[in-house]
Amino acid sequence: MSDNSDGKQLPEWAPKDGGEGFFSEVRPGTDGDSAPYRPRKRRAVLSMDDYEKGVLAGDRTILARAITLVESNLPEHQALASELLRRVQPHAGNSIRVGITGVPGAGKSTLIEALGTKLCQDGHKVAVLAVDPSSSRSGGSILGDKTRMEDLSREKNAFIRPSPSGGALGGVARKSRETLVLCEAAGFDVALIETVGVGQSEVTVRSMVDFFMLVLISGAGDELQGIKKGVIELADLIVINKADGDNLHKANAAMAEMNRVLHYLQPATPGWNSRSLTASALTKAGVSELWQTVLDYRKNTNESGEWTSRRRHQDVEWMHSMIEEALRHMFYHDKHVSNNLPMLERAVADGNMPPAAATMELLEMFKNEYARV
Ligand SMILES: Nc1nc2c(ncn2[C@@H]2O[C@H](COP(=O)(O)OP(=O)(O)O)[C@@H](O)[C@H]2O)c(=O)[nH]1
Ligand SMILES: [Mg+2]
Repeated sequence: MSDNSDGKQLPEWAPKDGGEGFFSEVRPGTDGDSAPYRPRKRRAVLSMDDYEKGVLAGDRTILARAITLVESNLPEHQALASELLRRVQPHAGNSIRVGITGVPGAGKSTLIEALGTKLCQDGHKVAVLAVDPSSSRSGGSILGDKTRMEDLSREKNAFIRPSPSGGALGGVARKSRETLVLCEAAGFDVALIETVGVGQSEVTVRSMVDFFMLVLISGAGDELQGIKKGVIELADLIVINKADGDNLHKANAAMAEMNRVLHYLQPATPGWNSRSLTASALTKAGVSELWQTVLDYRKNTNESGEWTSRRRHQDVEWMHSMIEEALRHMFYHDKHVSNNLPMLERAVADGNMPPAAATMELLEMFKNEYARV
């Protein structure tokens, strides 16, 4: 079975393009005290008002469907998604957005589960966006993350959303920002965004969060962990995870070493001294201190104005990335461009045309199309 994260299950034997008709749904059971079970109309089409009211009321089923809508590539869905985002945007922005990166196996998901569970118990509403760069390869790690976040997924104040990476950004879901807005509008006040450190994705996640955390483990050298100096320079906090058992001593040494390194680097956030802590997602040691660091950071950057100015800057970046995406879409879906592209690609591949000339020709066709309207 494959889980399409709406709680709907697609049986293995269903034809690939068989449409939604083959989905079955697994519903959560009810306990004695909760409202009586009311069957929902299957696949009822939601109106814009339904989406808006559902999201703002914190209805998780509708939130999940709204995210699916936002992630959809269908033009009619995109129009609805923009309208929905426009409507809920005024209710968004009220969360602490924390990005968490590190190589696979560092313990990001386990740490998120430990932190998220603690925060829910403290009365927070926690949204976890688990961005999965390997879904196109094996599909394996989405399930891995989900099973590892079993405790957290039982918390009624947690919402866990694994998202496919969408390829281009190397590990960052294409619509993470939009998903964040929907979660905030639904009342989630902490957003934890997990991504695997595979190059560009850290930069992209940094550009959408307030606080950026790098999870490392001791023992393996930096080069073994595939962590480049550039990533360390983006981090507001470096957590040396798995500080437990025999590993405790090495973890403390790694933390001290990291603190020395950080001392010489440009701070990731002006006015904030990036620091290193040890933690164990397993024993939960250091998890409270980790959160306290996030709170200290918020206080510090609120006072300095850095918190607000970064968010404004991020909104402008977001605008540019939406413009780029829209232009790319318009370009490749342009009738003249798509008719001529294969021919020009061939000409370039055969060495009969310089790439720049082909580019100019396509851009001229594209511009002329818009000059006519
Ligand atoms: N000893 C120990 N093991 C841990 C800790 N955190 C995670 N692990 C284990 O490390 C493995 C990878 O964890 P996972 O959270 O999936 O890593 P991710 O790929 O970074 O998300 C799992 O087997 C975890 O049980 C920790 O603090 N201590
Ligand atoms: Mg993980």
